[in-house]
Amino acid sequence: MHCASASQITSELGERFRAARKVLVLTGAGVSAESGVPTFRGGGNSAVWKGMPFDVISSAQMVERDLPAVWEWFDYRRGVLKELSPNPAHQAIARWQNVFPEFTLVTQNIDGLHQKAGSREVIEVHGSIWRARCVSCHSRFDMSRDAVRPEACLHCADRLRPDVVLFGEMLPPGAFELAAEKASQCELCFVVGTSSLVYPAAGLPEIAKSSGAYLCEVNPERTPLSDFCDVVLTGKAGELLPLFDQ
Ligand code: BJW
Repeated sequence: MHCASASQITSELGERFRAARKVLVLTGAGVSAESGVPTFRGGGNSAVWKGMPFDVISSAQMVERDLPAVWEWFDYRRGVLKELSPNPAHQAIARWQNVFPEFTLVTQNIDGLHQKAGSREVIEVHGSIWRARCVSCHSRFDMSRDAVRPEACLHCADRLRPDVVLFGEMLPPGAFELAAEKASQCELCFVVGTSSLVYPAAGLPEIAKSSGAYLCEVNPERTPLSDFCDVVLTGKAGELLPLFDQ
């Protein structure tokens, strides 16, 4: 077990953090782990809903086959998430938007905790659990706070589905392209709490690095990206990221 300490932030990383003008942060499920949100692949592949692994229940095929079951799974998760709060990692990242002249936050998370921490512009490459989307006309409906999920599309009356990107589905138009553009322009890129297994999001750090960015991974475990990074901070995001403010 690693204890987060300011000594992990090397002098080179500290210098780059202070000097950087364009910073990009890519987050994954691990950034919300300390808020109580289960990760997908951490903890022994235990993300299962009624006997179904998450890549079965969270799949495009399941939306076709059994949309009510998909809604049951997402309604349950919204109920859990409603009670949870951002942790010091979300809060540190929200502060950084006021520190750097150009700051981009890209998240794979659908939980909305970055916004709850105060992050203003968040590129959500995998959508949001707090919206529904019409399967036909693609109208979107807010389900945040106490908004009730509409039974059907208020415009065309067709079925609604969660506005999230399931396995085998395309990312929302423009989201990845914008994230990739920002990745190609940043000087410093943090990759926080992601197993770096799910593409195309996992390709963003590669774009950043090949365009000259300094790459810093924050994760208690090693990932396929670790060897590619300039520096790896081994530990929990909620303990490590606030150390940059000191
Ligand atoms: C901590 C911590 C702490 C713990 N602090 N860290 C190229 C090669 C191979 C395959 C593909 C490819 N391109 C596309 C694919 C297919 C597929 C894919 O990548 N599959 C791989 C798994 C092999 N990709 C797709 O299907 C994507 N679509 C696509 O590419 O469209 C084009 C296309 C269409 C059709 C055919 C072909 C191409 C869509 C991917 C959508 C992913 N959706 C999900 C589910 C969302 C809905 C839901 O929530 O139910 O999104 S899957 C799931 O994984 C979720 C996450 O956003 C995503 C990433 O997971 P993440 O965030 O990395 O979490 P974990 O759990 O994996 O890792 C947590 C990490 O945190 C761990 O490392 C811990 O150690 C760490 N951690 N505590 C810091 N305190």
